Amino acid sequence: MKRMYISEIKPSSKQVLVKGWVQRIKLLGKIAFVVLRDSTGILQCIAKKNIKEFSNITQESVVEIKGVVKKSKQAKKGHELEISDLKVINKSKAPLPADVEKSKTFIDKRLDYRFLDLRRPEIQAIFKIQSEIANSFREFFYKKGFTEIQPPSIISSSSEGGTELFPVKYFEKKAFLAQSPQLYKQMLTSSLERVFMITPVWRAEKHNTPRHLNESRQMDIEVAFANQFEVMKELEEAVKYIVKKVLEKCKSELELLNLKLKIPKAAYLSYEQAIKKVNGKLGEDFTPEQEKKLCEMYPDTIVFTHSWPVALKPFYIMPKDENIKSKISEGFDALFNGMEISSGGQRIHIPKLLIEMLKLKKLNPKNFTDYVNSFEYGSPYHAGWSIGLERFTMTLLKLNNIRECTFFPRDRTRLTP
Ligand code: AMO
Repeated sequence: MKRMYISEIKPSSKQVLVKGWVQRIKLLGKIAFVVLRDSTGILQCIAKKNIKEFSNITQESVVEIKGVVKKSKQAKKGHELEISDLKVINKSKAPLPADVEKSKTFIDKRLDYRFLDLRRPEIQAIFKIQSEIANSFREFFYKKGFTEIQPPSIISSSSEGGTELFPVKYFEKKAFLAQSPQLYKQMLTSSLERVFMITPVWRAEKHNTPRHLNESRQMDIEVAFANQFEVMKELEEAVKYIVKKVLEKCKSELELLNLKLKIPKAAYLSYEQAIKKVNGKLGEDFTPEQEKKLCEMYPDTIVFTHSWPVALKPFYIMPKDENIKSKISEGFDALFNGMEISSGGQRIHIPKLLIEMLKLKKLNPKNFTDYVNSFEYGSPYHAGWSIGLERFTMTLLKLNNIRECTFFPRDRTRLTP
């Protein structure tokens, strides 16, 4: 008999074979109740024969059950499975180290036992939605004719400034884990023109916050012959598409998480306008509270802040009018539900200007020779951005800790499991 997933079972299904985990088991007089769970749902099963055999089945044991689907007034779904045969495939150790059914256990303990934590349908729902976010991001840019690229993860110099790199030993050379695919996606605009990628990045930031990871995944694009406004529009459309797809395809997951999503609007403000709105200091970055405040002024909106000061943006961001003396840049950030989800901008494609900017930012142009050289032989002006996959999942689902939407987080103190 072919195995059926719980979600495929209908009241009209007759003989079925199901496989999964024993979420709960109870013996009541002459009846055994087994709540079976697989990755698609939960099914109430009952046995009226050989009850003794059930008494030593532990919670979370893996079993396969053959039975007949019967209508039932007591069962939530209106039907249950009457067990004719139950086989224990692998018995679980008891007691469980963490509570599988409820979220009573603290996040640290839950992460220590993430494999168990993920047995909870509401935790699975977060990752099913994240999977849809990544899939619809891909779908959006494939449909537009972009090419998906695979940038390297081992790099020879910083791509986001001098600090925050994890060193690795690369034979006799010193190398680093990539902080971003930045330099590589840029180099590819002079051939493939429009590229996108989902790629892991590593940042050796020492702070431990609810919104930062030391290993995260970025959804990036880079586009030839585009400026900051053109790629901001691309971001607006991509995010709207992603939310639309999540709404269409993740109905039950959203319901489980008790979330009502809306396709967001978009607002465009210059950095100067935005910092004034939240009484921030001109020339300084937004504090987390100011980001939150700005988003509250524009509910259900992607808030773009563009034309940031050169001093607050990385070396590769184009200064206004291609002028090294400009104080304003062609760089932007995007905020959503209280937090930054993306940053990007137009890049410097002029080697001389790039060298000047590297020096201005106190970086050594010698460490960027290959990158700078790549712009010597016919490089178009170009722009792009990056959305943090976990950061976006966190803001979309209004989670209070980025670790909630990271399978196995890597943070300042956590390297296992
Ligand atoms: P930035 O450094 O702003 O830009 O990163 C882009 C987005 O990635 C996410 N992010 C993080 N998420 C979790 N933990 C972190 N430590 C972390 N750092 C960043 C955020 C952020 O908005 N190369 C540029 C992008 C570009 O210009 O194309 C870059 O990496 O959502």
